[in-house]
Formats: sequence, C-alpha cells, structure tokens
Amino acid sequence: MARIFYITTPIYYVNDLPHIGHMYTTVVADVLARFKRMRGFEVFFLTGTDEHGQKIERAAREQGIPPQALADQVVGRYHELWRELAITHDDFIRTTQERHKAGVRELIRRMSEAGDIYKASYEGWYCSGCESFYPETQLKDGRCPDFGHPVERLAEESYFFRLSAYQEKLLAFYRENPDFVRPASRFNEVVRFVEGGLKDLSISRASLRWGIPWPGDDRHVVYVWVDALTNYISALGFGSENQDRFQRFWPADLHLVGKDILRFHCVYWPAFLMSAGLPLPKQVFGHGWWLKDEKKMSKSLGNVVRPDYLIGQFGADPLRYFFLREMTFGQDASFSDEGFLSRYNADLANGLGNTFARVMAMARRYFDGKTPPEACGESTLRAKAEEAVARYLESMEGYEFHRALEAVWELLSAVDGYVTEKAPWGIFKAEGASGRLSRIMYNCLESLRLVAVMISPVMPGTADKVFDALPTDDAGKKQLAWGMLPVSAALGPDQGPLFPKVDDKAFFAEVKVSEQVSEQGSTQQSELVSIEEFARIKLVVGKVVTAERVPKSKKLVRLEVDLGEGQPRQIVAGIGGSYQPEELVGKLIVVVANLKPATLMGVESRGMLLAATLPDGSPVLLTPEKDVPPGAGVK
Ligand code: ME8
Repeated sequence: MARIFYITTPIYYVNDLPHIGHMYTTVVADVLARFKRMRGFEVFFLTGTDEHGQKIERAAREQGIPPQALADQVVGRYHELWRELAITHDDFIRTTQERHKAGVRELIRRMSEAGDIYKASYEGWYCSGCESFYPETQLKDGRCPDFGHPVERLAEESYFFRLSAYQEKLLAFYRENPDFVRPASRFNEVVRFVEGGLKDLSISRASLRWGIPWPGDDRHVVYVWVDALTNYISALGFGSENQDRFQRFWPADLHLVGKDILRFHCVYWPAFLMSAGLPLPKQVFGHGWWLKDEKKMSKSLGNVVRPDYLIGQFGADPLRYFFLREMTFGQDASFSDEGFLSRYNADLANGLGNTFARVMAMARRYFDGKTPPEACGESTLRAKAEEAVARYLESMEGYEFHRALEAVWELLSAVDGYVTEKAPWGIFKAEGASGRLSRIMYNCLESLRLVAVMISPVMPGTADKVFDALPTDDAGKKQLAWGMLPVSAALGPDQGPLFPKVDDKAFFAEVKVSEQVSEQGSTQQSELVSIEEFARIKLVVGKVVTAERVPKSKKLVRLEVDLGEGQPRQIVAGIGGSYQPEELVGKLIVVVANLKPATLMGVESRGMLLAATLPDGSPVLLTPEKDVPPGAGVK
C-alpha cells in the first residue's frame, strides 16, 4: 500500500498582501511535501485562502471595493508568489468556492444531527481584529489578549456549538495521542487550556453579511473559524458527490500552523470533527513567529517584511534556505536583511558555491570532462557522508530542519577538508589521471551528489543545477545510498557560480528602494490624512533629461530631471528592472519635489518619482495625459 502524507498550511486571510510570515509556513510545508515525495510517499499538499469574515469585509470597505473583488486581487498575488517560491501544492482552496461551502454545510448538518448545536443569545467582548469573542477574564487592560486590539461588547442571537460536552473527550484524546500537538511545550498549553474548562462556542454571526449563510437560516452567517477549518476536508471533496480524495487522504498527517492559531486547530477543530463523527488529524505543529524589531511581524503592527526584492534578486532558493536554516522550528526567530545576507554569502556563496566550483573544476580538468573511471569502496569521506545522511534523515523526520541542513554543511566542509588534505593537484602532477586520483575525485563528486539530493527539498533549483553538472539518472536524484554516481560519464558544462557573492553596499541600497516600492504597492490602509497634510507634499511634473544605470545595481537608475528650476535635479529611482534608461529620456513624469535627500549606492537622490505598482511589484511610471511644461504642480 502506498504510504500517504497529507499536509496542510493555514488558509491565509485576504485582507492584505502576503508577507514573510505567511511565506514561511508555506515554504516549510513545501519542503516537507518534497521530502516525503522523495522518500516515496504519495503526498497531498493543500494551501489556500480564508476569504470570509469581518476582517475582509472591513478591508474591502476601506478600499471601496466589494469583498469578493479584494479576495480575487489578493489571491492573484498568492498564486504568483507560490509560483515564484517554487511551491508544489496539489490544491488551492478558497473559502468562497462552492465546493468549500458544500463542505461547511455538511459539517454543520452532522453537528446538528449529533445534537451539538442550539440557539441562544450571546453577549461578549468581540475583537474584530482576531474575529474572536473573549471572556472578560482573558482581556488584558480591556483589550484583546493576543494583540491588544480594542474589543467591543456585542450581544446577538447565535447558534452555539456544545463545546463543553467535549472537554473530557478531548482530554482523553490528548492522553492517548501524546504526539498530537508539537512542540511538546505547546501541547502542555493546549491541555491546560482545556483542563481550565470549555464553554460552548458561538458559531454563527447575525451582525455580519460576508460569510456562508447558515443552513436554513440566512439571517446568520457561519462563524469564520468554523468556515475556515472546514477547508481541510472540503478541499478533499467532503460534502460533495465524489468522496475518493477524502477517503484516500483524510485524516491529515500534519496541519502546519503558526502558534497564534494553535487553539483553533487543537481544541475546536478536533471537537467539531468528533461531533461530526469524523477521524481527527494525526498531528498539529505550531511553529514560532518571525519577529521584526522584537515583535511578531503582522499587518496590524505595521512591521511586515515583504520579500519582493529578495525573491526578485536571488530567486526562491536563498530565501527558502534562510527560512529553514535560521529558525529553530518551533521557536521564534528574528528576520533581518543583515541575517539574510550573511547566510547568503557565508553558507551559499562560500560554503556550497565554492566547494562545488572547486571540485567541479578539478574533476573536469583531470578526467577530460567526465566522472572518474574508478569508484571507491571505503574512505574517510564516504564514512562522513553516510553519517551526514543518517543525521539528515533523522532530523528531517523529526522536523528539525536547521539540524538537517547543519549535517549537509558539515559534509560540505568535510569535502573541503578532504580536498585540502589529499591535494589532488599534486597527485595529478605526479601520477596523471591515476587510479588513486580517480578514487579521490569520485569520493568528492559522489558527496556532492548526496548534498544535492539532501538540499533538493529546500533548494530545488540549486539541486537541479548540481544535477545538470553531475550525470545522474532519476534514481540518483532521489536516493541517498552511496555510490550511485556513474563512472566515466560526461559532466555538464560549467554554468558559472551557483551563488555569485553579493556586495553589502549594493544589497542594502536595493533593499531600501524595494521597500519604498512595495510600501506603495501594499493594500495596507494607513490612517487618513488631512488636506493640509497632503498639501505639504510638493508634487510637480518633470521631464527626464538624461538617464543611466547606477553601476553594479540591477534596479537603480540615475536620472537628471528638469523640474523647471533652471538646473535639472538628480533623482535615483528603482525602475531599472522594468525600464531601459534610453526609453526614459524625454518622458514627462511626476516627482515628489520636497522629499528629504537620500543617498543610494553613493549617489544622492533629491526627490522621488511616482509609479504605479503591478501585482508582481514592478513599477509603471505615472505620466500626464497631455503635454505639460516641466515644473507644473500636481494636486
Ligand atoms: O490566521 N511568523 O490567517 P493569517 C510566522 N485565516 N508565521 C506567521 C507570521 C509570523 N510573523 N505571521 C503569519 C489566519 N504567519 C486564518 C487561518 S486556518 C483554518 C485559518 C503565518 O493570514 C502562520 O502560519 O492571519 C500563521 O498561523 C498564519 O500565517 C496566519 O495567517
């Protein structure tokens, strides 16, 4: 029988564009999905979006568009981002899809049939930021306990779920399934919460329109968490005619979530499933948070990092690597550009990139562009490689990704040490392409094959580049047994460094530009400004006189712009990814003329041009619709 692995991510709210935190959970899920596939599992990997509820209704209202339009817009960005990050999900569920609504109706029908739903009046402290009611005792300084959002007293008629009836059953289930919640510390929190007593849960809202109508009573909509959690089964066809997928994949092997939503997954969700007579998921893992400036990165705190620049400049792999290597899975970690760059240069450009380049250059030279003619039985390097593989497998199985990667990097430095110790160049000089040299180089190349297999779930693009250079068949791209690299087979051509080293100064200048661009592109609503505040910003039309690229920068362009001031102004803009300097000359643009000067990569910029931002982050210049003299004001 095929071994099955069903893994899910949370479905993300569509009130804002994705940030690093959302990406993290999906990347980890993708790494596990790829790893399990590599180990022979039949994997089903689900992600999606949570599109109903007050948060989304409110965000759409602020933008003056219908909630569905906001959802469609943000979902587009998610699809694009998952493609850019090489995510291999098997399905993407949206809670506004009919197949999902059918699943929710069926779950509620079963819970009603079990006698677990009744109608009563509900009064409580409601936090619209978290979509949750909180009991008085949980409020902190009169605000919601998790984020300090304001709460409001709400009373309404509501359908209730008899959660209190599941307290003992849940505790018994936890006792019998001590691995249900990971890490273990979080498990204890969950158990303590349930031991503290469970109250019945209000699971409908009469105050809200944007949701799934309550079956048989459309004055109410289904509470957004009942709606959202059902995605894990509605995506498999629960509630539809075709139950094949549901039969095959449910229960889930792993719900991967952030620790912020552990209670919903470890208390409410199992209780709903018990009530509906359905099997419970096997495990929920609550990972830690990416922090920025010591706080959880979140939209409401306004401290999110959007990774457009990192992905645009480096592709998916370095960011995927950073996520998995930098965070001890389960604990919090801080995100910083410095941290990213130092891992990139130290681990990728130097560690992996240099070792690969060094070994390949020697192998190509000594054996005429082929793998050596003679493989090797025993060797110190082989022993180290086998030890690394064992540690890697154990760590991956135990979700200790940073340790798995440490094992791989130890093998890389063992290869380096082995090369230094054996000095193949000396042997080549003395003996030519001898048997001894062949065995030594085989050891190095085979170790690199194993490295590529091990990193392939984390950095699939990089693994492919290594496999382009090493002649491996499909089995050799997946299997971790020593000795699968063929002898005397042609090596691929040199394609340049895997990870070109990045200059710190250039990096930080580009990060700065991209932050400006992505803030403009964010759907985040800032507070309203007064007309007086707006009037402080001097917007004028300018004509581009000259334009040239800033040396060593991919995106920065240095412009001289006529603002009708006599002397043209120097402005540096991050538009070089979308525009050639030549095509800018003569264009009319709109410039913020009274911006504080900034120096980008050593070039002073005295103003900023305005550009619209496409969903992929690329800029489109704003230009007046008719000819206007330079210096004309814009308001
Ligand atoms: O909670 N660090 O959606 P959401 C790490 N729709 N992970 C983070 C993070 C951070 N700073 N910020 C967000 C919801 N995440 C509900 C879920 S599921 C049935 C419904 C990740 O858009 C983390 O996985 O607020 C967290 O649980 C999830 O994004 C929350 O995404």
